[in-house]
Amino acid sequence: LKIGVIGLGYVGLPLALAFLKKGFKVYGIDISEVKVEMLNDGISYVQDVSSDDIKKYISNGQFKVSTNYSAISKLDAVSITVPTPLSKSKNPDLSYIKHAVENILKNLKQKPFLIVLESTTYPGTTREFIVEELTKKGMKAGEEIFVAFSPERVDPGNKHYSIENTPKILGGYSENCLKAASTLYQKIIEKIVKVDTLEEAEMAKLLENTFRAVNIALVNELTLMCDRMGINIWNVIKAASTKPYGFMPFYPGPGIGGHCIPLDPEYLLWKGKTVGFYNRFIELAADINANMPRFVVEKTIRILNNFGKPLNRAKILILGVTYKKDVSDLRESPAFDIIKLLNSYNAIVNYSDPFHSKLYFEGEMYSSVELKPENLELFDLAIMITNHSAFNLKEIAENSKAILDTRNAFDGINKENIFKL
Ligand code: SAJ
Repeated sequence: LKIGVIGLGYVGLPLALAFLKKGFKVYGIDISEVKVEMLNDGISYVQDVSSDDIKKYISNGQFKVSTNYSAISKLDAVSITVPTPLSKSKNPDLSYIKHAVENILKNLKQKPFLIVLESTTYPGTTREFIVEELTKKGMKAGEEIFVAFSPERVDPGNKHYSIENTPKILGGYSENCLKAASTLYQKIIEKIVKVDTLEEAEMAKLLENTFRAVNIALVNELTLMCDRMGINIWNVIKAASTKPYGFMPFYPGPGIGGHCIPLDPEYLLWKGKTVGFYNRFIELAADINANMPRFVVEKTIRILNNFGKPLNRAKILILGVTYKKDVSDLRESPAFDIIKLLNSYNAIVNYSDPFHSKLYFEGEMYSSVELKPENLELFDLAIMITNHSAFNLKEIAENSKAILDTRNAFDGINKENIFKL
């Protein structure tokens, strides 16, 4: 079988590798000349895919990559793993899916042919953008062209869960579409989870990630309550976590970042607006999470005032700017909302992050501050935003005038100058 993977990013490349490892010939297609060139040179730009693997499959001819779609005519199946970003007004931008589908259909020759969409999107997309497109071109989905949706569950940097051992949901346009898709995917993935419709598969992905977003919002809201009531939310969560059934802990933070959790609920909110159903709960959760940077700055002002210092001209050190611990990804990181707010109060802001020695933000070039004692003591307040393992917490605690810890990173280091969220 010859397989195509369209979109060779953090989802597509590991998927291509999973097919290659099982002996498939794989044609990778990406719009980026740079990505194609790097892969042809045997270089991987994705954290969980080694360059040695790329080199091996490129040189033995099993893996071919290109920016053009001509190879489609020789393929039996294609997986679409292109981005589905949100526009500034939070409308889903499906132009990448549209572009991929148009080019697949233009080059489609041999049948039967299977198309599996993996990109995260609102329920109804596969039907609207693939099935209906086939019909317009006089091709019947479910007969010689099979159509399915399968949400990606790639977790970059996760050492335990790979594509092969993470259960994969599959929804087909029809019974034989589901059969075609599961026949292929079970060759590379240990556990296939079949659902009855395309929309069930699309919605399952949104449930998985919206579940996280709303539960994070819940503990963030409790954090604001506990702040007013003088209760330690971290101890509350620790205690609640001892419940051996029916509970799982989430933790407050400075806001939510990354390219999944802040975005995925927005597909439902957008669909709600267009179809006209209520999703006030999801909307409120998004607002609560988006408000956390403001709460962090409010807390900063209170702490500085304790020392008789205004935020104006105060020297603030942001510890960690990426969206989560031990990850270099900056996308949607709440650190930038916090820096923006602090700047609006005319604070003097610097940062330190082991993954980024330089940052260009709002027309300013920042350099990561080296966390040696003589630097730490220059700042009025250090705010722990992303608790990278590389941080020497003892040294930071010893040499900082005051710390606002939004991640309970300093748990167990009891110093009166450390304030928790
Ligand atoms: N966050 C909190 N409190 C929490 C958990 C997370 O504030 O209790 C924040 C993080 O700091 C981050 C954001 O939320 O800014 C998202 O964190 P995340 O742990 O959900 O990590 P992501 O964005 O890498 O989510 C991905 C998702 N994987 C896929 O979509 C395939 C998610 O479904 C996974 O559950 C998650 O990884 C994971 O568990 O690592």
